[in-house]
Amino acid sequence: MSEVTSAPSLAKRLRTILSSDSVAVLMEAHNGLSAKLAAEAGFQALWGSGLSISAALGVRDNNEASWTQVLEVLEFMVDAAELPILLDGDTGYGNFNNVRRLVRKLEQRRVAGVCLEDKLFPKTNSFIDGERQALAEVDEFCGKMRAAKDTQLDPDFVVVARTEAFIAGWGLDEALLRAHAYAEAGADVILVHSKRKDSREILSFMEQWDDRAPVVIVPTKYPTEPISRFVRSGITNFIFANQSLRTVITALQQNLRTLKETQDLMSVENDIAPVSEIFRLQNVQELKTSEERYLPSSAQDEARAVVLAASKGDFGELVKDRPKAMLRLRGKPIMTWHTDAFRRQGIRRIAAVRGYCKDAIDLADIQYFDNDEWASTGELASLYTAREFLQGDLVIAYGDIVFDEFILRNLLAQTDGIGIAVDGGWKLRERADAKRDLVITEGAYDPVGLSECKLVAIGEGVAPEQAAGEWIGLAHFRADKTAVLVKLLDQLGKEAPEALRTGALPMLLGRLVAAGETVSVAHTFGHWYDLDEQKDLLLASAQVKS
Ligand code: SPV
Ligand code: MG
Repeated sequence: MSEVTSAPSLAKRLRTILSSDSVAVLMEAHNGLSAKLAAEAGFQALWGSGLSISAALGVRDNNEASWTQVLEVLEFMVDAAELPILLDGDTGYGNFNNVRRLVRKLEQRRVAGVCLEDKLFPKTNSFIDGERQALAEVDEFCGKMRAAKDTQLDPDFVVVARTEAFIAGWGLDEALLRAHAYAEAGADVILVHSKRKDSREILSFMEQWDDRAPVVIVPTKYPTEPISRFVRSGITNFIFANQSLRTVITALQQNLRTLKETQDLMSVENDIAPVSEIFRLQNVQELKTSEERYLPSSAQDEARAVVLAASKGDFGELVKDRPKAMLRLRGKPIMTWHTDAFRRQGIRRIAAVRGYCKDAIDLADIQYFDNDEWASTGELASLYTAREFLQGDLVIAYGDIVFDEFILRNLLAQTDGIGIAVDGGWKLRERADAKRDLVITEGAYDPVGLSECKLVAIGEGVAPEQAAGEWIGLAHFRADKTAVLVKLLDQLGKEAPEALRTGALPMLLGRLVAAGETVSVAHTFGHWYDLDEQKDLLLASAQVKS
């Protein structure tokens, strides 16, 4: 019997983090993007900072943003990061009754816990005139704690009690008294806050704290104190409460000043994230994939092209940090030569299969599929990673060729069902390498495409003396034949998985012919370049038409 397991809830994750003996940092976030970036940086939990969220909204940390506005921000953060978030719930936005509704709404939005502080509504940030801030009555605050604990439906939802006794200048005894009372009233964790520049208050607190609940601290004002000092005192939970927001402020101030002064986009261009990075963070890819699935097929009938760009290539140092499809030819990546040509022919839906150095292929407006086993698999395996994209009118292109655009234009115009572009002048290209996709055809060489010429055999087994040309690595399928192609790939996957894993495209074309499909030939005479090594790149740079 298979065991059903489900991932722990966000609340459970927060509870585990805060109650474990390992050091944990709750990283501040103030919107969906900063939450996502913190998750990508490896933080396991977030602090929904009142200071940072209010500042990001352009208001003060004085409950000027309503609690439902804060809740909206939190909802975006949870969805973006899928991390447990401890909300800085200030004073609970009112009395025990407001706390109850807050807890209910937080749980509904999968916020993992709330931290309530013993001040009065509307609160003021702890670092502004701390001594003048009034503290809540202990009993009243304990009532809020009990109300929160009684309200939560998920037993793992975390309620943190924060005492501001040190902030308000009431001293150690008051801090201890309050912390004990709050733990007694049900608080899961105690936050003891200090605005001293050293660890003195916190360490004196820890000397007398009886560990009846874990402690968390916010070392904003004492950043020079090493975390290890607190760990030795028994604290393992730390809130980095505002460093993301401060990072944003510094970066924005600097670049906005520069842009204002220079009025030159290039003055910042190389120091800021590319637009493609925004798309990645927004997970644009997922939407593209879902469109394939859910949009009506008329939208899918639009012509599309897929570029196979998973391989590394024999380019030595040149491909140290990028695949050959990203090598530059006359200043633009090889892949951009493809995409420009496709777009000029009205093909806007373009996909690329990446493998080697996949992160180096980051051109915008391309749908990416990844063949992570590129080193041990072949072209068909790469093509198959893009299976869901293989529909409608489809061009398949090798990522390591460049071609004059008329070849693509002719191929598109001449294909009825399945077509390939073949070089009739292949013999003129002197090359020692044996890896050429030679073809035998039936019908005359005809660059204008007036007479019929079709594929008889291709690839391994075609001897040079029989060959009528060389396939250049461009194929075109009309929509009904794309369906045939996918069927064949699926069938291979079932009946000959090793062939699918390691096979090359000529094998597939050969199988289509063997299955009775007509593969028509669009001719060229040169005007394309097979980029296998550096000298090919040099030759193409000198000759290709831009
Ligand atoms: C916050 O981040 O809003 C906090 C921590 O409450 S502090 O600003 O240090 O009070
Ligand atoms: Mg706060």
